[in-house]
Amino acid sequence: MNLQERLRKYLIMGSQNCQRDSVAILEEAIAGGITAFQFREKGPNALEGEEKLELGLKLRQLCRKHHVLFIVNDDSVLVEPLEADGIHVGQDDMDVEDLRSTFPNKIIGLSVSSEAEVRNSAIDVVDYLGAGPVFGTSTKVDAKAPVGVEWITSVKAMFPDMPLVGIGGITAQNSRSVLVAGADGVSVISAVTHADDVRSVVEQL
Ligand code: TZP
Ligand code: MG
Repeated sequence: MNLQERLRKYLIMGSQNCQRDSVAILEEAIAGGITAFQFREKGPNALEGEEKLELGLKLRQLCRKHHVLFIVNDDSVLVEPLEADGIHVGQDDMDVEDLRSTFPNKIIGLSVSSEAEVRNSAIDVVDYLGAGPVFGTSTKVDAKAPVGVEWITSVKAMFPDMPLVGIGGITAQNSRSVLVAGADGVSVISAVTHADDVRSVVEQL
């Protein structure tokens, strides 16, 4: 599978996004068919230090067992201990060129939400882009204004060969529109973590 295919159903999650055991939620999401997972232990109520590492190790182990891509969000210190396949950063996080020199062989993902951000980013050193927030979201406290599926189409037109995932407010009901607009995959937090039936929502995505 190439990276485009591996990013098709991309669950992003930290314990702060879960109202029950995050390990159980990941197991159910894997049963439903996620292809990639991002450990994003961040924001209000997120674990830190040893607890963050311990949870990361459990989630990492599950992903390894089921051949699900494992990406760590914005924490370069955890990349090696978790043997992550890669790291995802936003515009205010670590510089992607520095990351590339630290991790020549890891997958690097970068979030872009505007043309200005694209202009100011070293797109040539990253492996995939996350574009959004496509729809309104209450999951990320500092989320930018929704950019719509049009932004997906614009980014795909600028970088046709770059693997691209949509992020922000994506659900089983609207995920098709994100793919139709040009995304290779959808990345989702709350639609999966808050679902009554996690497996079924992942299947529907
Ligand atoms: N980056 C942009 S929107 C967002 C992130 C991490 C949150 C997406 O969460 P949800 O619950 O899928 O809208
Ligand atoms: Mg940020």
